[in-house]
Amino acid sequence: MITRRHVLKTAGGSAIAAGAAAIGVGGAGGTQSAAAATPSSEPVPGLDPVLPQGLRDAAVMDKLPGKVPLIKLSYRPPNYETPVGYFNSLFTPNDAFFVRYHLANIPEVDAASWRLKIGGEAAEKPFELSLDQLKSDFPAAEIAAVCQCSGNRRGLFPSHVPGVQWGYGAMGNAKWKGARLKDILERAGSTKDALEIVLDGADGPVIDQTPDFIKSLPIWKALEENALVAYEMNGAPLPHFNGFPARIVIPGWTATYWVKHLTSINVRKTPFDGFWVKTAYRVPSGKFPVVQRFVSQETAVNTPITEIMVNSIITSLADGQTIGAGKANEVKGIAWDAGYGIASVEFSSDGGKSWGAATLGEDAGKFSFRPWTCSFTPPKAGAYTLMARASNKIGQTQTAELILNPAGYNHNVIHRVSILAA
Ligand SMILES: Nc1nc2c(c(=O)[nH]1)N[C@H]1C(S)=C(S)[C@@H](COP(=O)(O)O)O[C@H]1N2
Ligand SMILES: [Mo]
Repeated sequence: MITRRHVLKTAGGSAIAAGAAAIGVGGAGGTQSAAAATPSSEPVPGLDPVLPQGLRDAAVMDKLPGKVPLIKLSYRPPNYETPVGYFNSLFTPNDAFFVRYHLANIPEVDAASWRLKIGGEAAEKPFELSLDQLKSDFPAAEIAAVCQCSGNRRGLFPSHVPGVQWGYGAMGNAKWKGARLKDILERAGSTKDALEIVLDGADGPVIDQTPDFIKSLPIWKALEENALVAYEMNGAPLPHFNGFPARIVIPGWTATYWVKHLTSINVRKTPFDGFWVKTAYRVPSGKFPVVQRFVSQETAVNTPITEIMVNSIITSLADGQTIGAGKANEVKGIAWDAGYGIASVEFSSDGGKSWGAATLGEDAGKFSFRPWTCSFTPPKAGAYTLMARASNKIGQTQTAELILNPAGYNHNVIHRVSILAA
């Protein structure tokens, strides 16, 4: 049983605690039992006005075991997004990190009996690892990287696109620590003709018709320095809902490849033909500016989604918020991309008629959120439309017009926040 608590983190970052928090941790074990959630009496703060009214009415704050209240979009399977206010911090706290699953059967993995199996037709020396061996047999690498769902902001598409109706919070930034995939593949004797690796996790479908969530990745991407089998997130073991005890981390690529509760890696010589690669997570060919492609899976019409598009949001002010006229306000935000590095963020307070440079903050690495700030003093009382636009070091800039695609991926339209000065 989960009793709703109204601890709502506002976009300004202050926590409003209203009402007692009585949280029973239930639903452990095989599948999550249904929460006896009463309808929320409070709206979720800071939801974008572009989100459909029905969604805005239905969105409620709800608490999964081990998590703070997040914006619940579905319970079975659990899909919960992070309120934008948490992105005022460079790293997203583990207990506020978004949760995304395709399948509702999510076992609590026992760390002692968990094994990772590495094999396949293009691995000459298949082997198995315990969690202790994963930690001790390979040098540990730690890297800051954004984990972003391909469908982040799908709910902002003007005409309904089927899928989870995410707002801005199907993403987070963390320091991921683990073994390098390349070291594991090397030990497995990955052969020269290896083409893809296939990744499977412990979760599975409840009804047999839903295909198991299995992903493949080009071998060259798996062999990159930054690709990890991670067992730590922000200095702590991975939370259950973020893939305990180990998950794949592919910095710069969308989180569909970041398989959680990893149980097997199979090295193949031919293209994998599972549903989640062959059919789902695809974008029309040539529509998005990508450098790194998944060529062995491309068709004449579409291609697997790969790199994260350059993007930014304003995090310190929410739509509809009132600030003081004539008073200096430090507007805060974040920018990120596929790892080419953020070159600049521009800020506008007049709906995009004029732009000025924002100041970039701490550089925690090229795959991390890059914080930025910009001072804004509303000259007089009235309405203002604030906008932020990021560009990266290879000359890519956020799009002004949404790039339509059937699955609602890669939303990187310039963020706007309408505020009032009084
Ligand atoms: N085992 C497993 N791994 C998975 C998924 C899943 O459904 N099962 N979903 C993927 C997708 S689409 C996303 S966006 C990320 C979400 O990561 P998070 O839940 O840790 O935020 O996990 C990825 N890894
Ligand atoms: Mo996703």
